[in-house]
Amino acid sequence: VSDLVLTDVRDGYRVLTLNRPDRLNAFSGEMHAALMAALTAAESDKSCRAVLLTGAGRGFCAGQDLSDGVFTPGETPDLSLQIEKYYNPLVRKLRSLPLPVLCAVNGVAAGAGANVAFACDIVIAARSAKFIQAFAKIGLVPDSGGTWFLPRLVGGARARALAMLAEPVSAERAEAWGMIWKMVEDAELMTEAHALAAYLAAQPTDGLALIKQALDASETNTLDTQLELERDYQGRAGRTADYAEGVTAFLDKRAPRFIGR
Ligand code: T3D
Repeated sequence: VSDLVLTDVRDGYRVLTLNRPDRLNAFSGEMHAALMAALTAAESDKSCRAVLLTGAGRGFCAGQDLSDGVFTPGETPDLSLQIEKYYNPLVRKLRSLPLPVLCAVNGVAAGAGANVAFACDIVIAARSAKFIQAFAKIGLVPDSGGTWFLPRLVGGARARALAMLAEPVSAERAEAWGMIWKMVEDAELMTEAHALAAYLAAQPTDGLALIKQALDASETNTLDTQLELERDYQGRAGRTADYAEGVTAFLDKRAPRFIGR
């Protein structure tokens, strides 16, 4: 078990904390492996119904660790291998996890660190956090889904400027532009994050997983195809115990007790 990603098992959810604070939690190969293992463990734990991702120390994640040996002076690396081995599987994992993934951005999120946050389902950020598409500053292209998420989150004009200028975006602006769900005061970030994670963990988990899939599918579907998908997903949601509980609780005028299936 690696201490590069800390796992805190809570009632119904897991907190995963990126833990290389002296490097602002930049990704090394080992931290990638630890995060993937932690996500896989969360997925196979049937009592885990939400994941909260955050960072230790003053940063959330500074993207690729530029001192990790990928770049060696005088040599020409093939960065596509890094992307294929680490970043693409991570983004795919976050999007396909059948659980809500909440991201609490506690400080700077740069490069792949920013885009990993955007790959999560719900992002909250501390007032002092900032988001930087740092790639252009070192001659690279936004990865980890950045060129896909950004135009969808903020529109083409802002996406292009963010990617090309690599200017920091404050948490306040990120909220105003719809890049994240909300900004909270620094001192309240983790209290708010735990409250949201606990709330999500008590919701109809299978239904939330279908919502994730449906929204992702909508990015490429026509309205007609999406209407058919909604029909099918609603059919599946309607067969869950949580649907029966939700309607019964509503009619009984009481709070529902969802079991996640
Ligand atoms: O290469 C591939 O595998 C392809 C994949 C690429 C994916 C990517 O993510 S590319 C983008 C990589 N990330 C960056 O370019 C960001 C680099 N970092 C920064 O620009 C700044 O550190 C920040 C704007 C994020 C924060 O600035 P600041 O002033 O708050 O902190 P700092 O002093 O720059 O950083 C604190 C320490 O963390 C410092 O170490 P030191 O001097 O105390 O020993 C700094 O070197 C280290 N650090 C920060 N980011 C990285 C890093 N070390 C290695 N890699 C980093 N990305």
